[in-house]
Amino acid sequence: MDVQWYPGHMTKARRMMEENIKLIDIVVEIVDARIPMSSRNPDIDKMANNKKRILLLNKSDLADDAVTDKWVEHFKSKGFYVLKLDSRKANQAKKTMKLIEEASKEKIERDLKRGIKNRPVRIMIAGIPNVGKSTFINSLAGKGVARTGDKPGVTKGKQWIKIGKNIDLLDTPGILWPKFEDRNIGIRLAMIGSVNDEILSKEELSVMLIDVIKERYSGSIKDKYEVDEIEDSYKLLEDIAIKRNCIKKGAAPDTLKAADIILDEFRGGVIGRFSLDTLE
Ligand SMILES: Nc1nc2c(ncn2[C@@H]2O[C@H](COP(=O)(O)OP(=O)(O)OP(=O)(O)O)[C@@H](O)[C@H]2O)c(=O)[nH]1
Ligand SMILES: [Mg+2]
Repeated sequence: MDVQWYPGHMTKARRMMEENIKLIDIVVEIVDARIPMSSRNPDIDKMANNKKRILLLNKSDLADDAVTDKWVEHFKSKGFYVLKLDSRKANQAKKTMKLIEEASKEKIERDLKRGIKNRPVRIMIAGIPNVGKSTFINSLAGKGVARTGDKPGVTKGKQWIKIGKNIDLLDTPGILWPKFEDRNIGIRLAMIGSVNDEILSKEELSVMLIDVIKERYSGSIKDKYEVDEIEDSYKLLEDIAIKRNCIKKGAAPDTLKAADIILDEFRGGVIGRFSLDTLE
């Protein structure tokens, strides 16, 4: 399976972001804490090159905390303002606001020198699909101003949102990039749900996911599904199908159904807190 998903609305969105970038003071890039490297879009990196940069490792509630902490330090050492977040929690806004204040300092001083007072800081929220950009904006706004959903491609156009008097946020659609340098990047993006499931073989994807979890978090599959972690992951998928009563007519295990279950449970953090990108 070779994953590639770059529908027309993403080309359009990228163009819109390029046109708006000159208005922007700070780019907040949101990545998925389970794959902080694979979920960074090189096109966004280029666009944001000479802006102040905040990097938020969102969905940290689903990732391996020790690994996430290492990533936070890694990105700090590269000059980013960094936080790990769970955007669905209520208390996250305060620490993010503090970071935004820090990142805005220079701009406000520059404005004052030119006699400009109280011009709002303009922030672009950018990232790949489904990482929680709109959820994050709602948490800052303290209410549901942006539409969210548990599949990629929910936000389709741009939306400016005012946060208090001093901040204007630009919500943008999640964008991927035309060609992944490495096949593994596409696969990890598919695993976390940033690629449209309709173009994927979920069976194949779930077998690869079982492989990774077995290798990195040995024992988790056994504990969760009460099956032996045998070497053949396809056979393991069959065993899980049987355990979960996914049986086709004629008594064959329904591996497609089991694949759906595993992907859903991984994406929801039900099997455990896993990080797929690791720092050596
Ligand atoms: N567990 C967990 N789920 C989250 C978190 N943030 C967002 N979500 C969920 O992730 C899904 C996607 O959130 P959205 O805010 O719609 O993501 P988005 O980045 O705006 O997605 P697009 O508009 O499609 O690019 C939703 O089901 C959210 O409830 C988080 O920190 N932890
Ligand atoms: Mg959105």
